[in-house]
Amino acid sequence: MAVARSMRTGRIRVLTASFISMLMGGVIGLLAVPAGAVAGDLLTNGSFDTGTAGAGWSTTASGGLEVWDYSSMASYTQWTQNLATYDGPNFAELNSNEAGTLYQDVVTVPGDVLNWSLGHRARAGNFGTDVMKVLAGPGGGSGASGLTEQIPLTWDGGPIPVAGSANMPDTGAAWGVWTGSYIVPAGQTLTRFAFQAVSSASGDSSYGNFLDGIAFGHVGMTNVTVTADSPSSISASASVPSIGYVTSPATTSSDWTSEPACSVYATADSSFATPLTGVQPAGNYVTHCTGGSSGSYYVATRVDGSLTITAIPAPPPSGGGGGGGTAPETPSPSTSPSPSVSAEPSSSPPAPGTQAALDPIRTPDNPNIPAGGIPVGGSVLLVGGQPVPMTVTPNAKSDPVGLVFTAPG
Ligand SMILES: [Ca+2]
Repeated sequence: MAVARSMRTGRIRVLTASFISMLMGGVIGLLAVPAGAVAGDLLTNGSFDTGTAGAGWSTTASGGLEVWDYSSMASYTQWTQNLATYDGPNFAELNSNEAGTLYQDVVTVPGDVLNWSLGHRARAGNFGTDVMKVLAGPGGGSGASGLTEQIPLTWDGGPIPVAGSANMPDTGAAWGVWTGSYIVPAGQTLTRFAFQAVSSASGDSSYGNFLDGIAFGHVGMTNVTVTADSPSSISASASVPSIGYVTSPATTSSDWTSEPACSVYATADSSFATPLTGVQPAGNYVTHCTGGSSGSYYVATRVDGSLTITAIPAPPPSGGGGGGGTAPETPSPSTSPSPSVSAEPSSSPPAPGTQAALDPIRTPDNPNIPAGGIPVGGSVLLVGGQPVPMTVTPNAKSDPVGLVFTAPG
């Protein structure tokens, strides 16, 4: 075509937080982030205005990336209507000498939610519509190979023109503002973010699809601080509690694509490598959250919590034969790690000297026994001694009262 194009080095410009905020209707911040994740925009030169024209980008088009300088557009009003750029002095033309794919690879964290936004318009004034689409997938490959079409979420702040379609049509009358979201698949530590020309109003694949102000990353997200939500103290006879989390500002579970996982760790486990489960001995522990992703919130910081597990005082020894009724035929805990306890609940009152002793297998002394009793096949934790989970089964006599408590082997 006879239309000249301008390629030059644009002046240095940084995509500002206020601009992104305006674009996405959100708030952006650059606070501390979890290891491996990067705050803000992941792209280099996403608006084609920084450093050498086209720096950071690759294209499958044989003619290379074509960058327009807005100051040159006044000469081409028949094509451009002298419309203002979308962001900064320069923008790119997706159809350079052919319908190409423009792309950039960025380092990503699997499971992360990355938002994107861009401005798009047709080149040929009001005379028609140019169509492009966004692609994304694993980086490091050849061109658009292995990438998948991305369906935008919004167009000019509202619904996209054709629901479920990846095509992004815009005329030359104004820049269309598009946004979308991408969840980094498992194992994908390098992601390719790409743009592909679909059609040009001109019918000539060598021009069409102006593209500008591209952002891809944690943009348009409100920063949140995740704190492991732990009780200050639990009993050593209870299992480690299920640790939740709280955020500041407050969010709800529906705000998260995948929710943070929080657990309890030994204080010496500074890398949080081994989450603890089951009954733990008395002592001090730490709580910690990992993971979690959201399209609206970006985890700016994580705050670890602390947890103290307290021991229940052991009951005084009952002595010999003071309990009345049928004393449990209990092997000594110190000599048998897997006691089998046959318990015949007694209606006889305890001897005065043992009034304060806790009965490990009867409610209400044992808070682990539910109000409705212990279901056959269920399990219960003893109190007043070594905290061993016990499985409850009917005794050999099928006596509905007698139960056998068996510690796991
Ligand atoms: Ca620009």
